[in-house]
Amino acid sequence: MTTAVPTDLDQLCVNTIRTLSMDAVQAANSGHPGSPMGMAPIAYCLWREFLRFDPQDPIWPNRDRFVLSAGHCSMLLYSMLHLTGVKAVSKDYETLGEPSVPLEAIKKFRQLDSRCPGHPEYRWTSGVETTTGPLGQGLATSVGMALAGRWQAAHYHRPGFDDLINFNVYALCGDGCMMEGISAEAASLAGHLKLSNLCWIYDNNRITIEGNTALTFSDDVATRFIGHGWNVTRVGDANDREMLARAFRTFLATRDRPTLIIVDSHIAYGAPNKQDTSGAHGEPLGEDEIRLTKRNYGWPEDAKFHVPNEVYEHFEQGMGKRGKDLRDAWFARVKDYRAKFPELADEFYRLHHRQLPEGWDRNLPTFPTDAKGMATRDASGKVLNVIAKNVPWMMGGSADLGPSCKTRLTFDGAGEYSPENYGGRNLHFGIREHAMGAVLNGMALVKVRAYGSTFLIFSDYAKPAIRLGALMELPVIYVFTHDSIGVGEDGPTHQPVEQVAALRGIPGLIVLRPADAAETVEAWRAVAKLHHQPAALILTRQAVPVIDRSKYASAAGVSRGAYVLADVQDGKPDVLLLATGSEVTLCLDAYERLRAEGIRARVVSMPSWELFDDQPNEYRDAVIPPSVRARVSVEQASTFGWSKYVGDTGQSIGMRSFGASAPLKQLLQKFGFTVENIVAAARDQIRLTPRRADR
Ligand SMILES: Cc1ncc(C[n+]2csc(CCOP(=O)(O)OP(=O)(O)O)c2C)c(N)n1
Ligand SMILES: [Mg+2]
Repeated sequence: MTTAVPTDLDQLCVNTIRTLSMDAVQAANSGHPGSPMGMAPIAYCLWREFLRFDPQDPIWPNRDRFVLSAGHCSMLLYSMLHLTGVKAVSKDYETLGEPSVPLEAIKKFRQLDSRCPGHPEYRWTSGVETTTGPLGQGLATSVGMALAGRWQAAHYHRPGFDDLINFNVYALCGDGCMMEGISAEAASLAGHLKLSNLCWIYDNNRITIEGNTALTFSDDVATRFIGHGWNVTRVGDANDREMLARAFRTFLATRDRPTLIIVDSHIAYGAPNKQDTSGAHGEPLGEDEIRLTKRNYGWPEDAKFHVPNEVYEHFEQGMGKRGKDLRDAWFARVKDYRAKFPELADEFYRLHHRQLPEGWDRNLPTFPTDAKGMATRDASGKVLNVIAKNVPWMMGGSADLGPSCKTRLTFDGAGEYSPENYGGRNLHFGIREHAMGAVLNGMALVKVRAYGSTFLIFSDYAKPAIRLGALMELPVIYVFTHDSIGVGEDGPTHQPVEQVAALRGIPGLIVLRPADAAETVEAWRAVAKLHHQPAALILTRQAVPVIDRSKYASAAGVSRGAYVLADVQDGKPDVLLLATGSEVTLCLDAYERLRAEGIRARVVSMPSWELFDDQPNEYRDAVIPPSVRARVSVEQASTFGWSKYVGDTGQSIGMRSFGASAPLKQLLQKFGFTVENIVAAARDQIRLTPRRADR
């Protein structure tokens, strides 16, 4: 690849990126102008000379990925998407004719419904590869993209076709991303995995919100990354495009490690009073300063949102032409590949369209009634192994808890993912839950079916990434085991209390806490079918009985989120017992006891509030009849949220403390998870909340 000697046209392009960013932030009267101005030459050099990206087809599978981890610098990305003429893509994968970011959208930066929201949002603005804003997330997500790219290459390449999937992943970050712990977790993992298709660019402007980084940050970043096993290179001046190009070429030539390029830059470059100050970080420069800066650039001082025509042309002739040629050549290769390897090509197509293969649910296990039972984590491990065998592009692993979470794939050929075996489907994230969450998001963005696991208590360590995954509508699957005080002796540090409620609070995330092995099968069946929603399976460590389905209702009801498991023979019940997970069986025992006393109870198993809330009113009212006010909920978790189902007058048996360290039997007594307690609560409810007259 040759790099053009810098010309005035190059400078014109760089200054266009800068002035668009300044003008948009000023018009919005909010946003971050300084860093886009400083980083403009980096983005320009990368996009114009190196990025293999076709603006006409921004979802071409083998495109290079560009991640703006410093999401507050969104105007940098919007400027690039605009200037390169990236096309909008519809949700059903058809490229539309209209531009993703028209100039009008930039003029409405940060306004309602603009394609240029405050921070870049995946699925909202075509060409945005991942949602960023929470610092560090983009970096860690880029590791997942690179990792999944390597897997796809290992899995789909065949002799004569060893270049089908060779995209690179670039992530641009600032001081904030470098300081966040998640980036250290992610860098450590990427270095260990020797992901040489990964390039991070660190905008070392030494400014954050509170001032100079001398206040807070004295890491030797280069040494740190060398320690992580990275190739580290430096560019002493962000405006030196020749040195930038050289750094990118070094990255491309490095085959055994990821690359970090540290670029020294100036925030608000060229602004006479604001350059190198934190004042340029998060507020408009101001009209006067903008005028002075434009004068400095040799720009028409009063022109706003000005884009010289030759700038569009220059991008089109550079990235546009290169991207289109590469993209067309790639599709021609895929045609040959399809002729030779139709099954693999079909797989690849389905993967990219988030479709499941035919027969994805064949051979799912069934579990016979068993009073002693099995832990739902064990049932889950069996189901996952069957589904993953049927879905070749399903892959994942654990943050060092695979043996406990039962997420290891044990069938022949599953393999362990490593630098020597990128085709392995068992990932080992190490003890890095936060990075794991973001890496899973990155994998899902490259369209493999990704899952990850840890103890439910440590879901908190991954929460920011889970939230972003839900925001991006990515079908990542979480397996969270050791779901309650059921962990017993490990005590309060390991006993989740508020975690289920917190996960239920994330919009779009489907939380499923199955009651037994049969419900676990159905929970996986529901999760596997999700296209645009992440899911969290909440599973027990301890054995729970496998419910007698000839006596009680079928577990198929799981697909509706909640269902009547045990009921009165006729008419309406006097009291409802609502429960999830391991507490469902307790409620069944209470139901039998009540029945013997002549009390008419109904047991509702409620593995997923979210799926239940999505059902039509009639179904919900049939399961939880509004007229039956006597209600008891039982869940070994914070009672937060249960009033939605038990109402003002119902009773919730749950956790109001952090638990305790003791054998499980004693804990169940101490915290009231006993048949006697449920029966007493049911009696109280009937006494205190007489049934309302049927409406
Ligand atoms: C996790 C997280 N914490 C805090 C913030 C708020 N925040 C946005 S930008 C910023 C400073 C980032 O500094 P740097 O990355 O150096 O960006 P620059 O000031 O150079 O643009 C902070 C603290 C955030 N977006 N994400
Ligand atoms: Mg900075």
